Amino acid sequence: MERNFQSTVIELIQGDITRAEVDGIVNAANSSLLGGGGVDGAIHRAGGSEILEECKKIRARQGGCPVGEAVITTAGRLPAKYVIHTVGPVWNGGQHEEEGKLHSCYIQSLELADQYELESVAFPNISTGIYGFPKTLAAPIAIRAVKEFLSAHPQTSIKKVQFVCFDKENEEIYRKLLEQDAELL
Ligand code: AR6
Repeated sequence: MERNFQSTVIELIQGDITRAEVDGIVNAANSSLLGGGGVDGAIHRAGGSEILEECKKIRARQGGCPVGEAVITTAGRLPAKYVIHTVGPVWNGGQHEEEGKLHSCYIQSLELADQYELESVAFPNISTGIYGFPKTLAAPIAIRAVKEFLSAHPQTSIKKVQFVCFDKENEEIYRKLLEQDAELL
């Protein structure tokens, strides 16, 4: 499905983000930037060693990536041009600023995409896998962050944002929220 917000299209897709034909895909990484399971493992496997090499250079420069922040590398062999690695919070009951940190992941990823003048960006459902963030809480945070970013940056290069849901449950949650959102056209 597709909705519009200002001059940006928001698309909902169910599938594998490594196949997304966009300028930048976002990775749900960990602070080490050295890869892992879930979508992180899938991106490094499909994109090849070039991505890890760049992650290691970033580690050498700044010692990894803090929770809520984002860094950018090549996308290696993937159809995308760049991978934006962001580190979501581990869900720990909800009283440890998990929501604010997740919101920050989306905002910082979009800021990087805008700095690199990307026209299209695809997001996975950050933190809702291994990190255990409740899906029904994470989805509205993601959508709100995208709308906030676009409202604050009317001149952004970003013309398309994809939410790529791997599992049916997330896809259904996003579908309902996007369908019901009166601010979207
Ligand atoms: N394409 C799109 N989404 C995917 C894919 C894929 N190929 N594979 C999984 N997902 P997770 P997290 C979805 O666990 O919770 C790693 O080890 C998945 O269904 O990948 O942020 C990192 O290194 C879920 O909805 O990331 C960290 O250590 C979403 O991606 C840790 O996991 C996120 O699930 C990060 O945990």
